[in-house]
Order: sequence, then structure tokens, then C-alpha cells
Amino acid sequence: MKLIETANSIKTMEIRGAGLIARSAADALKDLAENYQGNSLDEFIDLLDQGGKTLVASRPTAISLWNAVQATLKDAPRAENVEDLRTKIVKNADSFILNSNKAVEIIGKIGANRIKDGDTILTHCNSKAALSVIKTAFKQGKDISVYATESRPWRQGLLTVKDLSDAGIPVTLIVDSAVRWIMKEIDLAVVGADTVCSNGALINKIGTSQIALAAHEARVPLMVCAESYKFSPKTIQGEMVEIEEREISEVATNLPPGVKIRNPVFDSTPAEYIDSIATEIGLISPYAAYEVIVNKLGHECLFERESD
Ligand code: RI2
Repeated sequence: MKLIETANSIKTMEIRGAGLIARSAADALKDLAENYQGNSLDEFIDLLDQGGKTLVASRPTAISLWNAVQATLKDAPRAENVEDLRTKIVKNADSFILNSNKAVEIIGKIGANRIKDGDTILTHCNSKAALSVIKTAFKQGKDISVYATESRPWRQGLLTVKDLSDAGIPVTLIVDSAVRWIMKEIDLAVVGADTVCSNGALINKIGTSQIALAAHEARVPLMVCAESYKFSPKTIQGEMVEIEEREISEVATNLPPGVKIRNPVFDSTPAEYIDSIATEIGLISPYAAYEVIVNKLGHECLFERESD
């Protein structure tokens, strides 16, 4: 079943990146809806609900996944019959995917306005939204260069340097621990987002908060690139974001007996270290996160929480 395959691929990180896992989840629910053979609305709703829960459970940190499931299934309580719900699910999934891709493009344009000719940019991990900003600035003819962190343990930095070099952008790979040393050459740090909390804190790839500290110390602005579905309605209700800890074998194997390993893959950067967040609805202060959640994601999203 495509939904189970998608959930497994998200878990094993064959499908990764907070935006892509969200779009894949919407697409998997669409497939589930299109292929439902029965004629019971209750059974159909249960199936979709279970499917949504399976997808959300595949990775715990990025709220984009939860928001994608909510956006796709939002009409379930109002559906009149199986066909009506099927049509609504397909429409919602298509519109989530379309808007998500559009958002990445718009963020590229908005964020690129903050990049000046001659800038040296630092980026972390592999964020489509952050890369959209950098590539848009380059396409505008700005003479820029990029430092990309390796991003242990998955080394997503290798994807980033390939993407940037394919686009013709001068790029240098550094190990994660070189960030503070390199910071004196950096004009702007640009990172993606897995979750933005209602207090403006950013949850992103492990190491982001160290980059933020080093940037703050060197008075280098940190710009976050986050579509509005990366903002978390759950945090408005006081929920903490669960930080995923992955398999320790991703870090090292064959260590001496008794040596422990931990592998947290995200960390939290407080709002005070963030200069701006480029979203598809404009460049905002991290302190405006609450308004994005309420105005853009809406009370409907908060209401849906009751059925969790
Ligand atoms: P886009 C990634 O997580 C990184 O933390 C990246 O900053 C974030 O998702 C956002 O990526 P992972 O899936 O949505 O590599 O901007 O753990 O592509």
C-alpha cells in the first residue's frame, strides 16, 4: 500500500526535508482516498484517520507533516458520502502540494531581497526553502558564494553542495565544527525549518542553534526560511516539540563496550537569535509566529486538535 510505503520511506529518510515529507503525506492520503473500494462513509473516515496517524508517527519533529495531514483531512467531518469525501480529499491534497511548491518559490523571491551583491552566505543541512532563496539571489545576477555545513550524521550538506554547484554557485563544504571559525567571513546565515513555535523558537537540524549563537556573537543575521505550514498550532496549546533521537548506529559503530551514543537530530533556537523568517506571506519577525499560526493556519486547525 502506497501510504505504508510512504510512511516507511519517511521513517528511513529516503524521503526527507520537512516540506517534502509533508507533500508526500498529502499525496499518500490522496492515493488512499482514490483507491478506497467500500461504500461506508464511517469506514472510509476511519481508514483515512488511521492513515493520517501512521504518517504522522513516521517522524515526530516536523510539524509540516501534521499540518499536511490536517489540511488534507479537514473536510472529513462535513462529508456527505464516500464520493463527496473522496473528491474533497483529492482536492485538498492537490491544493496542499501546489501551494507548498508555490510557497518555496515565493520564499525564494522574498528571501533573495535580503541578499546583497558580494555576500558570502552560510547554510546548514539541506533545505529546499533555504536553497530557493540562495538560487533566486544568484539568478538575479548577484555575485554570491556559499559555505555549506556537512551536517552529520546524515551529511545532507553533500546534497546541498551538489545542488548549488549544479546551479553554478561557488560553494565550499565545511565540517559542522568549523562554523564559528568561518563566521567572520559570513554576511548572512540562511537555514530552513522543521517547526516554528508560537514563541518564535525554531526547531531545525541539529547544530542550527550553535550556528545561531556563533552568528549572534559575530553580528551576522540569521534568516529562517519557513513555509506557513512549518508553524505549529500545537505549540499555541503549550505542547513541547518532540526532538527526534535516531538510531545510534547513524553516529558510530564498533565502539568500546560501555560507550554510550546519543543521536538527537534537531535542536531549538530561541527567537532572540533569529533576525527574520522568510515565509510565503512575507518576511516576518520570529515574534509574529503566533499571528501566522492563528491567521494563516486558523482556528480550524486548533479545533481539529480535539479529535487527536
Ligand atoms: P525544507 C530537514 O530535516 C532539515 O532540518 C531542513 O532544514 C528542514 O528539513 C527543512 O527542509 P531532515 O528531513 O523543507 O533532513 O526546507 O531531517 O526542504
